[in-house]
Amino acid sequence: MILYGSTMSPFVRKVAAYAAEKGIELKLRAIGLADPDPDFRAASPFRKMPALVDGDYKLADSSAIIHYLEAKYPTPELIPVDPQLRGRTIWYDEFADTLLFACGGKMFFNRVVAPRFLGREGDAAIADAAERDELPPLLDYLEGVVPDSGFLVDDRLTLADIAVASPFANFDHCGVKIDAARHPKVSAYVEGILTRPSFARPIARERAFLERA
Ligand SMILES: N[C@@H](CCC(=O)N[C@@H](CS)C(=O)NCC(=O)O)C(=O)O
Repeated sequence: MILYGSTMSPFVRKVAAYAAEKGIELKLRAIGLADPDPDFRAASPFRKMPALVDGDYKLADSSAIIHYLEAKYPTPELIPVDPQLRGRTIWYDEFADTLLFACGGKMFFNRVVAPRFLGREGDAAIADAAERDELPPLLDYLEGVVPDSGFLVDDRLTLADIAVASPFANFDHCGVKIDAARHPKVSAYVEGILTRPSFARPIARERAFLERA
């Protein structure tokens, strides 16, 4: 199976970490933003990463891909079957893909993507406003829901943790540190998930790439 994208994207990193936790081998095919590669375009009609190709089957969108893989490879179970646990897991996946990403994207795009990859200045005011106004309520929310077990749902690793932790790597890449005095649970939680080998390996490669760029 081929996964098109760059793990610098929180959505691609989410799928890559999910696959690593499941023991599913995905070949990462590196592509850039809105890449013209015809095979990627055939799998992702709006040229958003990630996209998956499994034989003749093509699929875009991180959550769609993960639901496909979970149905194809049910164990270890990372999307609980229990209705309430499943609902909660999907809530966190959506929370990450919409609210966390909307905030993180403004910081990452303007501080990293625009200046380093697009050769133009980012809008520092947009990034600063996101960090100052949008991020704290999201962290306050997480601080109130992170359980002592270190896992958001069912006291074990699920898609919820993979989805929620992934954008925090981008926060780190653009210099946003979680204040452990104000958000001690979030700080420890994110550290616990992102130091798992499924995340630590791609994040180390991303850091090395950013140092060279
Ligand atoms: N809901 C999609 C979002 C994918 C997405 O927005 N990917 C971004 C990179 S983080 C992208 O490819 N953007 C390129 C573009 O919008 O042209 C998912 O979960 O995969």
